[in-house]
Amino acid sequence: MRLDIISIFPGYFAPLEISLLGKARRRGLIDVHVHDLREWTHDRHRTVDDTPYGGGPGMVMKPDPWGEALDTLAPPASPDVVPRLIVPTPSGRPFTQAMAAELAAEPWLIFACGRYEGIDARVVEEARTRMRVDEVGIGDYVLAGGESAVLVIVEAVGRLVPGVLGNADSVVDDSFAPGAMETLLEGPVYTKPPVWRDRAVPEILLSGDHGAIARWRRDQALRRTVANRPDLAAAFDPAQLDDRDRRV
Ligand code: 6GU
Repeated sequence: MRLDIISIFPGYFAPLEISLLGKARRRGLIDVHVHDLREWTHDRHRTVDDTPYGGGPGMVMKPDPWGEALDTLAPPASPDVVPRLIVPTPSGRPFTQAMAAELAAEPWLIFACGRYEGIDARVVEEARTRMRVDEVGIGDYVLAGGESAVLVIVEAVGRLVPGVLGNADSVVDDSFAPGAMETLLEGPVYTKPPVWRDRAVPEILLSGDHGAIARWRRDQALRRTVANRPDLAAAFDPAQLDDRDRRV
């Protein structure tokens, strides 16, 4: 998978060199290219923003540098692979695990990080004439810019790229993973020692009874979902719950 990230703060993406994604890059599974938007400015001050038409606070990113950046990375008449453009913005569609899985199957993603009050809307409008564009938000709060959101999205997508995780099974029980646990949060986990500061690991996990352990884990996931995400719990499909679930 190829990822191009355009930002006025290319240094923001240094963390993509470490940990899981750093290793995936060194192994050639993910090909990340970070670009400074100011490379596509032509004035002495390398200006990327201007005042908003219609008035109001803050500044808006000028369309010209963005248009040139996108033309350079994905030339308008390029025949073979068409990239998918992701524009992080608090006004976008909510980013979900399902979206992460969908993006993980793409060969090429471009991320356009806006700052200030956003990017002149004509940039997305024009880009849509030649590539798929998704405006995506990562939660109901406002960040100073799209950079940290792109780090979040790239990490969620990158770990789903085949071969990136050591154990392919480790994504199936994730909270929000598609399938049986789609609307359940993962429950608590434990490792050695069996007793730590007078606290014992739940006995059932040491029992070797795999059926009972699976049942216990489901109970814990249900409890945690009801406690932390009543919105998800309210949306449980009754057909997916058995009698014991209903007692939890
Ligand atoms: Cl993607 N960008 C910004 N600036 N703020 C956000 C966001 C994105 N998602 C939530 N808040």
